[in-house]
Amino acid sequence: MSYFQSIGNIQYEGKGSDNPLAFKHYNPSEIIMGKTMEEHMRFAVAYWHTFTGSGSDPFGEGTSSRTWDHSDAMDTAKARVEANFEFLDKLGLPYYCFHDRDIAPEGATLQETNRNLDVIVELLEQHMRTSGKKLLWNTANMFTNPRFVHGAGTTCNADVYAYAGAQLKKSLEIGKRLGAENYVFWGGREGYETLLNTDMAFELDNLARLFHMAIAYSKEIGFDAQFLIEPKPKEPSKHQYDFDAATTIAFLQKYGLHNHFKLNLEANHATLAGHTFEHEIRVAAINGMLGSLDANQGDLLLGWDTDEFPTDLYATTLTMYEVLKAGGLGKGGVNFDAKVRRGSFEDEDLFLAHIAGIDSYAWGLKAAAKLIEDRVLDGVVERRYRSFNEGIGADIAAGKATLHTLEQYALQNLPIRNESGRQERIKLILNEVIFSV
Ligand code: XUL
Ligand code: CO
Repeated sequence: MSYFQSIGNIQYEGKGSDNPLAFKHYNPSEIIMGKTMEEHMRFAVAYWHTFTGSGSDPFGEGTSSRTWDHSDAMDTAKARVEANFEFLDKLGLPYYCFHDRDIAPEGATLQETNRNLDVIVELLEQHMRTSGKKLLWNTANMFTNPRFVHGAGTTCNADVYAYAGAQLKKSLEIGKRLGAENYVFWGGREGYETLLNTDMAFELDNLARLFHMAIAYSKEIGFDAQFLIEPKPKEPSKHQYDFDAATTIAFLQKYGLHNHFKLNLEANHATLAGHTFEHEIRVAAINGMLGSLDANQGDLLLGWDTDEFPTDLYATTLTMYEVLKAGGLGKGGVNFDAKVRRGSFEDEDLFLAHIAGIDSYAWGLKAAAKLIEDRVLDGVVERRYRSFNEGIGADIAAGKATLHTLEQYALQNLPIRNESGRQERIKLILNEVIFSV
């Protein structure tokens, strides 16, 4: 059974092509700075937006009806598996990602839920074997079901905490079975609404305990995925504990978890935190914590997580610049945590949206590589800090200066001369580079 019968394999046709169902920039085998585009990007399709999402929003029900929808939930789940692998194959993408509840419906009991998962995981495993497609990461959805109203790892209810632990255990087993390269923790309901009823210190201690249990169990079963935390400042909670990269790193360090985790950073979450995506990536990278990316974009006029497909070339260029400067994504990848707009309800839109995101990232990669190869920004930064290359500056950078030596130097009353940061000039050069590739 084919779910996308009218659509063939999406090929690279280059910049001159006017075929909407072709890549103009993403040429998987093209070498950029010593690696193929495919190796740099490690693109993944998000199961939840692409195969489970329906276009519903708080004001209305879904607008898309998919050919894989059936009246029986397990039939739909099985059909989604088929659709997923056909989609990955036609787009030529290597990876996908899912939450446990995206792939199989919950049953009346935890046993039944796990049995549903076993049936679908078996099917996924078969398809992965024959197609060679891989799982970039999986995760447990511990936020949709009403039982998680007060959180999962940070709940005030020990029974819910135990349920979350059981769900997490099963998810780690699934990750192991399907060879997930990473395992993500996004703290959907891990936050609070008001301090008036909240013991913040206790909730954070409990969350850390759950993470330590996950490390211990993964060791026990030989699951060697990279653990990732995905920061987000708000939504659904008013205050999410994993607010941003810096907050999350501080949490991991406090609880001795930093050697076991890296970060899965998401562009729209950075926007909600009042940061740029490149800021979040730089914070992670300089702390050795860059893991993987959830590629999307938010709307700057809306204060919520719109999860749009990334099309802003300035953002994708600066994102890929940070990734290249950090030495790449390692076991991570670029996962499209993005959904087609409610008005883009045709199956073909799923392809067009992914092509837009993929080409925008490929374009960004090419521009970022040019910025590095031409030493555009490196030159600027090196010149900017050159006063630290000799004399008192070199002493400071070497950690040799004291307040005594700084005072001695300042008392010479040498003229202090600052130089322009030249931001506007640099931004114009950035424009020129983006539109030259
Ligand atoms: C929610 C979000 C999640 C995580 C995985 O904003 O980004 O889908 O990526 O749970
Ligand atoms: Co995400």
